[in-house]
Amino acid sequence: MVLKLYKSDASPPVRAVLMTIEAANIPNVEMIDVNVLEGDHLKEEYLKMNPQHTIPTLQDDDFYIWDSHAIAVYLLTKYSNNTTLYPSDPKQRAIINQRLHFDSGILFPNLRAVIEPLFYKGEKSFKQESLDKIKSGYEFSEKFLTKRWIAGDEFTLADIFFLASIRSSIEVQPIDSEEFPKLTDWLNRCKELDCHKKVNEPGSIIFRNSIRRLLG
Ligand SMILES: N[C@@H](CCC(=O)N[C@@H](CS)C(=O)NCC(=O)O)C(=O)O
Repeated sequence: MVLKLYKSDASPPVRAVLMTIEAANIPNVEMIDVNVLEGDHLKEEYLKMNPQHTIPTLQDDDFYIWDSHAIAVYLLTKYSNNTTLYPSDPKQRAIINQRLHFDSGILFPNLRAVIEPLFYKGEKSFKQESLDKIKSGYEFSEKFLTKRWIAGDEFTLADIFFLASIRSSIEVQPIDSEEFPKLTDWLNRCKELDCHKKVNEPGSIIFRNSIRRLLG
């Protein structure tokens, strides 16, 4: 078995997969850095693995899968005995899946929409309407937090994905603790986790520095 993860640590979806690997103790994943700014992801060899040219991409021998959510679920269901991150109970799993789709369809795309004009169009400021969308993602997240964690009483894959996206979103749209008290407490709890300290925070700082450099 050869597992290879094509990644860049600044990327929130990559960091969600790295946190999954860390939290579930998945061994022997070879890490291969992809420099998106230099176009590594648009080269022929990369497009053969992932025609959508996104990072992360996972290679498991001759099997290739992309989209961080699909990768994390694949790794957990194939290579981990961890039963809490992605439990088999259909209802618990359904709630986690709903949260994963929310990250995939709302939280991360909203962040990507804010930062892409900086990276690819040379813009030097954020559009207010894009920032407002990030804030509306916080509003929903605050409502999801009826219990301690994003999908209920346990820390799950849902927390990992929200954490990766929200930790970077706060660099462009801070979270007001009075307006979002539950989200603030949740984020503070997450900051104590090993998977956050080891992989999410260092990558978030690289992300933050890139944004600051582009803003000038
Ligand atoms: N839904 C995808 C989004 C991945 C994504 O958009 N990654 C960005 C980097 S943060 C990327 O690959 N950008 C380059 C491109 O799309 O060509 C996932 O969760 O993996």
